[in-house]
Amino acid sequence: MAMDKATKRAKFEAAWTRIRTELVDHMVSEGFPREGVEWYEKNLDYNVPGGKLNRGMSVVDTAEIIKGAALDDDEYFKAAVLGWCVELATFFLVSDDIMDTSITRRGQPCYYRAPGVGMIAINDSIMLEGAIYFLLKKHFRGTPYYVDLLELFHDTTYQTEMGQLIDLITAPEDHVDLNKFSLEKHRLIVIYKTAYYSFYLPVALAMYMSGVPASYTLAGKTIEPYKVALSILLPLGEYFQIQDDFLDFSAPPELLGKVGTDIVDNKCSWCVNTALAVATPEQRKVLDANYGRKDAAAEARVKEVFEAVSLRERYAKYEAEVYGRLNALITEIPESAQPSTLKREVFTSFLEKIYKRTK
Ligand code: DMA
Ligand code: MG
Ligand code: MG
Ligand code: MG
Repeated sequence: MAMDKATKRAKFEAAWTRIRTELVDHMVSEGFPREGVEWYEKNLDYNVPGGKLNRGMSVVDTAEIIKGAALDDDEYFKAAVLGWCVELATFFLVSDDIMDTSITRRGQPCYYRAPGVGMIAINDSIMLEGAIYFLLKKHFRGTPYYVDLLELFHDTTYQTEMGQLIDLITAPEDHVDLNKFSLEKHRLIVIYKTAYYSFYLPVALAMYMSGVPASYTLAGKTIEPYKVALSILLPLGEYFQIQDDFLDFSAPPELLGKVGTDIVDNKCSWCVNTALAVATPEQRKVLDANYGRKDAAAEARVKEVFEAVSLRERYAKYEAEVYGRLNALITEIPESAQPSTLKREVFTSFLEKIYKRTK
């Protein structure tokens, strides 16, 4: 079962080759002209396979942990299809980059800024979303959990776009108002725009595929495993986004692979919210006057306030506290060797992957 990281990734990428062919062949079979098919191929190749693949591969990992053994070839491919459906949720990012007027993603120009693409990226984003449902239908139409998969993708999409809405109207580019920010609002935004699709979605997909029922009894207690998963994965996703916010401020760009822009972009980030909660009236004035300005000197003044309120120490304290809290939640999960039930390792494997990450 022990397979090193690179081998795992290569296997998962090999499944994409097959899935990509299915998508492209379908378009050909609908009689589309060559230039249409080539455009679709470019959309897929530019947006889908180049990321870290953490979300997608976690479907496979979770299915393996629940089974307690290596997946057979058929199980592996099914889990990989679901994993690539999660990666196709990169369609959120294609439209996010337009709305955020972002410049780069994954070290290359954002898709809408690629030569000749422009606003066709909106249609391409919706086509990537459509590809998810094409694949679900093709591979899962005959399974008892097909409707669960459909509902999960629909619900997650709705939740993500609700989070995007609050994110966008809380941080308009042209109007800075720090009174709109709070750690409570930050929590709502990150749970909706990130945690559901990045953390709950892959795990819940693997659970459905592995036959985990809506409830079961262990030692006389009723367990609702999807609710248990949500109760851990949402705070885990919140922790992940807080790391992202902190790294945006603190990580050297050469390590992070991108230059932090949250201060200049007026983002409702954990850093500014934490600073606002403890700032003196003078520090508050500095934040009001300099946050969200497209100006390096203003950004530097904000960073000075962040240092003055000991943001690095506060983050280290938060990280130690949340790590303890999440481990305690995980320890409470009732567990048995019974097949198709929750295993603590599903969650510890996630937590260990992100704990104290530096990029
Ligand atoms: C992106 O949020 C979230 C979704 C669901 C697209 P963001 O704009 O804060 O992220 P990024 O910094 O990656 O653009
Ligand atoms: Mg963005
Ligand atoms: Mg955004
Ligand atoms: Mg960020």
